[in-house]
Amino acid sequence: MAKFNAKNLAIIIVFGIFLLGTVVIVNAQQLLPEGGDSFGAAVKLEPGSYEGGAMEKDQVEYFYINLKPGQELQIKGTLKALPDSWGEGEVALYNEERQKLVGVSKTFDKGEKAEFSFSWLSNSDKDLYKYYIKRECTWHKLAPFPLDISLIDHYDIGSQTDAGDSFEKAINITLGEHNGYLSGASGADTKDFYKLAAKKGKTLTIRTTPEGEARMKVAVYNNDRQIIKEEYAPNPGAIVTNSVSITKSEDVFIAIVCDEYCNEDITAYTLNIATEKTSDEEVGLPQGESMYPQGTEEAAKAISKGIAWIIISWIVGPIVFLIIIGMIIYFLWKKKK
Ligand SMILES: [Ca+2]
Repeated sequence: MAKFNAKNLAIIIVFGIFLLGTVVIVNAQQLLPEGGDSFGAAVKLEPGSYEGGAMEKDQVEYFYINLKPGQELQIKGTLKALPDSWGEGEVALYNEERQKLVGVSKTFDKGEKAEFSFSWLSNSDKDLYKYYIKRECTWHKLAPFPLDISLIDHYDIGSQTDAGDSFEKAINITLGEHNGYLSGASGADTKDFYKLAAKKGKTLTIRTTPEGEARMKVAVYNNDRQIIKEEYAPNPGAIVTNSVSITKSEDVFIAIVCDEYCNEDITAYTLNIATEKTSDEEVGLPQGESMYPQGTEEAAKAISKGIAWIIISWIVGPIVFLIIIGMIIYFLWKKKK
């Protein structure tokens, strides 16, 4: 049995650190497992950085990954040819119906390579999605190449999901500032519907600020799902403001739209929702406010009170005086008689 001493302990610690370091490196960049040869045989992947093996003509590998509503699937990598061979390769993303959504295809001369990156933002049609990733060598040969797969949360207004793209799937919103995301051409999340309790006699103003060059649309519907007003960005990147008068206290729907015509990429936006009294009420003074500068109101009241008293004493005083004089003369005249 090995005798325990300080030297043995030091060897164990050094070996332990080495082992831990190796595990961390392997985790940071792991070998891509061999994919299935059809959609049905696709191999499940978790987010991570992978190194995929070399491929030959007509070799195809299928993988799949699960995605929650409001999550972005980002796929990055570098397609490469071998130093002594031409090649052509493709990496693409497919939905559950096995329709191609987005991807990259490159043809290379000997030793050439090309970096690529594409994304897909899911909407809230389903509770969980299955997306297929296909990598394929379409001509000659491909060198081993890296594939980075990330899931990025783009949940709307602090929720843990995506605001739905229908009246039924609208999520509740309150006055104030909120942040949301839409996919543009990079996903299925092209509309965010929100529901707001609106009060009669107010003007509701929705100000939407996109990040980047998006052309957003902002629409407001009443509780009968009839459009009240919609506003479009006049130019890419414009802030869109939609103001409507609320004639009935009810829930209204706010739709923020950014589809393929709005932007190529996923678009973050800020939503500022405010209400103010309509102009009818604004004509009158807001309750509790004075038309006089602060502190002068009481002085004005005191002055007008004084003027009133002067007028009363000038008119009433002589009348009373004349009545009294008249009565004295009448009594003296009667007595003399
Ligand atoms: Ca969204």
